Parts: sequence; structure tokens; C-alpha cells
Amino acid sequence: MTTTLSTEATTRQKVPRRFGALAGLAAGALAVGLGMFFAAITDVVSPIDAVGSEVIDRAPKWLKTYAIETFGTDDKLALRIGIITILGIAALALGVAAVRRWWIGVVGIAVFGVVGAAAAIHRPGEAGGSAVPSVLGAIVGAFVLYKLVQPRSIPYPGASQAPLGWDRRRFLLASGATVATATVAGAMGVQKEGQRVSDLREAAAVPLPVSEVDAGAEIPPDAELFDDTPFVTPNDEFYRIDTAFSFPRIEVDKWSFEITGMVDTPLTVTYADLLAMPQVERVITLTCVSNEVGGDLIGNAVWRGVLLSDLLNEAGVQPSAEQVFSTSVDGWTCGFPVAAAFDGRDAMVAVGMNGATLPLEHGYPARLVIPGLYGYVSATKWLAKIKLTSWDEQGYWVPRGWSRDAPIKTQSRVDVVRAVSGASGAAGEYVIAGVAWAQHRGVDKVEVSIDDEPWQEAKLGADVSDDAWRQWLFEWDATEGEHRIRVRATDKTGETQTEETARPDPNGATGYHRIKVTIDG
Ligand SMILES: Nc1nc2c(c(=O)[nH]1)N[C@H]1C(S)=C(S)[C@@H](COP(=O)(O)O)O[C@H]1N2
Ligand SMILES: [Mo]
Repeated sequence: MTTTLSTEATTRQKVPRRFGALAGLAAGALAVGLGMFFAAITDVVSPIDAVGSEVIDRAPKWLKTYAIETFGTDDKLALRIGIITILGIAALALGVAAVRRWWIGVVGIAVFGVVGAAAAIHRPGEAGGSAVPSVLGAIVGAFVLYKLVQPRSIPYPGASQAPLGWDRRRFLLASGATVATATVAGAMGVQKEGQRVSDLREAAAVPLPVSEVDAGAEIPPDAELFDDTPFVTPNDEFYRIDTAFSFPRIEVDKWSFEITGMVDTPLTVTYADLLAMPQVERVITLTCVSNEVGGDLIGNAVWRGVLLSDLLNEAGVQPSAEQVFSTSVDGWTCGFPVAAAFDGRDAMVAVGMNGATLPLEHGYPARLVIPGLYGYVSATKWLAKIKLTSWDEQGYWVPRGWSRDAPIKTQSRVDVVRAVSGASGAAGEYVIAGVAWAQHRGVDKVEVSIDDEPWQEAKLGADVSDDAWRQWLFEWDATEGEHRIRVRATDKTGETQTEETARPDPNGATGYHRIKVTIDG
């Protein structure tokens, strides 16, 4: 009988391929789960976030355009799902390969570990220690994969312990334990990270001191002619656009920003310094250059902060300076002409938004808000540095095909077509209403044209500020049939927005917003 045993020992059965796939997935999940866990407990960027951020910064323009067109403001979620899907497929394939050659699996997981580590170290503000979670996760994941795909010895009760080959039950138990560990580690990481974010939210929820605020124009009730688009956009409805995969976790006590470059006295400004300076409150409409005609990447808020000119005067700007070039904590950059800080517009370092402390997503602890310029050249969130410099330095989007100079273009949008009484869709009295903007020039006139008839003036909401949008409303006696509605705005310099259509790139979309409605009669 001993002969049979020895024969089996020499032809050891390998792990079946589909179980190799399971081993790969389990080991991959463990590597990622542990990476998230270690990152959370050591307060460094999580490997997936680091890779996501690097992908965003390195993606070619066509890919970014595609992502924004396809997923809109959900593009970060799409990227997260994409990264996890790729990791899953890779883990599966590595597991299958490791059944025949264990070292392929080990090397494969190591490569992913190196990518995660390199991405983490490369993130602005992350030190060498940020590599540790990826490295540790990969080491453990690779070791577990190696162990899972090894044929095992089965101890025979009272007999010899010849290696009989693969033991399905033990394999499933070990894989299950691996997946369970991965899940627990990942969940603890997510939990810890969530805690960190809610601690930050709590810190950010501390109301700003009320002293010495130069409140801007009051907002009269008749600034609002219809309420579908509130005149002041609530913080949680305000559009959000940035390259941050999540958002930087900033502890306000450790945060400051510097004013440097072509200045007489470089400054370091803390949060306490900012709050101690004279504050202004201004109604300013922010607009994204990516906003399509009729789009919603625009919002109006009451911003509170310190005038940029006050800060720059304290530093003393040298005459050679051409550009105010700013950098965020997460390494994003932009720049605008020095003149925009001193020409009387209320360019500011904002700490408050609509009566609240600046929300985390909108730049807490402080951001720039420059009336009249698109966000991508001016509105740095999570401010880290303001550098007075020449035009040689280029902001994030400029080498990616967007213009250096980007004043906001005059635009208008139809938001509502509604029957005054009764059901919409039937002939009768209607209101057509929307918003128009021409920041820093101001909106002077809005006109509506129905079915190519002559332009007719719309009623305008109160003129709160040249830097804010205005609501408009037009009363329309709707007749049966299909109708085409167009809107156009004229700024206070007398210039009417152009009808010529242009794409958002390189410096803002143009053309009239047109909509079609059908009245049944
Ligand atoms: N740090 C940082 N600040 C940034 C950006 C960014 O990607 N990173 N995007 C800018 C762009 S393109 C716009 S339109 C505004 C949007 O500000 P919001 O998200 O508060 O609406 O922020 C600007 N500030
Ligand atoms: Mo933007």
C-alpha cells in the first residue's frame, strides 16, 4: 500500500484555475484593505486616492473632456469605480497566473504596491511615509497569494504526512479568512477616514467672529423674481469643480498660506491672522469656464473674507510683478493679472460663504474669489501660496489648452417656462424666467425672443452687484403649437452677448440659450 502513497506524492495536484482567481481576488482585496487601514491610522493619503489624483493630473485633455461630458460632476466617482474594477481584474488574472507560476502573482502585486507608493509620495504635502501603506499592503497581499496557491500537505491521521496535493476545504477557509480580514481592515480604514472628515467638518462649523465686517449691498426681496433658481445659491447646492479626487484634509491650526515672490516682505498668514483683519462681505457669482450654454456650473454666494489688496499691500508688490499666481494645498495652480487685485474689484481671500464658515468642498480654511474671472484662473480653494511673479509661470489648465486670460463672458439662461395658473402645456398666460450674468460689468438688460419675433425686454430682478447675476422674468401669452424661446443679455458697457456659438474651451462657451416648448391648446 505504501507504493500508492509515494506515487501520489510525486504528482501533486495543483490548485484549479478558478480557485486561483479567487485567491488573487482575496489577496488583492487584502492588499487594498490593509493599505486603506494603514493610511487611515497614520493620517496619510489612501493609496486609491493617491492613484486617482495622479490619474486626474496626468490624464490627456481628450480623456478629461470625455470624462466630464460623460459623467459630469460624478467624474470622480466614475474614476474610483474604474480604479477598483481594474484592480479587481488584475487581481483575478494574477491569481490565475500564480497557480502555475507563483512568482508572477507576487511580482504583479508588488508592481501595484510600487505604483500606489509612488503615487502617494508624489502627492503635494505627502512625505515618504505615505508610501508605507501601499508597501505593507502589497507585502502582505503577495505573501498571502503565495500561500494560497501552494499545494498543501494533508496530515493523515495516524499515517504519514505525505503531500497529497490540494485541499479544497482548507483553501476555501483560508481564502474566506483573507476576504474577511480585507473587509474588516478596509471598513476600519473607511470608518477612521470618515471620522477624520467629520472632525474636520465640526472644526469648520465653528462660526466666524462677527467683528468688523464691512457688509456689502443688502439683498432686497425683489432680487428674486422666481424661486426655482434662488438668488443666493445654498452651500449644499453650489456647484463643485476641482481636480481633487476627494479634498485635502486640512487642520486649521497647522494651516497657513504664504505671500511670496516679487514682494518686499514675504508673509505667512495664519487663520487667526486672517480673522483678525478687517473683513468684507460681497455678493459674487462664481462661474466655471466649462459651463455650457444653459449649463449649471454657476452659483451665487455671499462671500466673506479679507480683501486681497489689503494683504498684498502689506507684503508690498514690486512693480515687476505681472501675475498673482496661487497654489492650493493639493498642488493645483492658477494665475491672473496683478491688476485684478488692485483695480477696485473685491478680489478676496474668502473664509466664509453665505454666513457659514467656508465648507470643506469649497476651499476650507480659505480660498480666493475674484469677481469677473472664471474659476480656473482665479478661485483657488484650499489656499497654500500666493506668489507674485511673471507670466512665465503657467497655471494648471493653461498648458492643458485653456486661455491664460479668462474674463467671464456675458451669458443668460432660461430656467423656467410655467403657466401662471392652471396646468403648464395649455394655452394662456405664462412666465418665462431665468438668470443672466456679466460679472464685474453688470447686467443691464435681458431680452427674450419667441419664434424669431423681435426681441422684447424682460423684467429684471433688483441690481444687487455688478459682480452678481440677475434674475429676469418675461410674461408670455402662449398660443397653441411648438415655440422656440431665446434669451440674450446686455452688459452695462452696452455690449450684447454674442449669438455666435463657441465651445467652453479655450475660454468660455458663447451663444444664445434656446429652448423649445409645446403648447397643446
Ligand atoms: N484647489 C483647487 N481650487 C480650484 C480648482 C481646483 O481644481 N483645485 N478648480 C477651480 C475651478 S475650475 C472652479 S470653476 C472653481 C469652482 O469652485 P467651487 O467648487 O467652490 O464652485 O474652483 C477653482 N478652484
Ligand atoms: Mo472651472
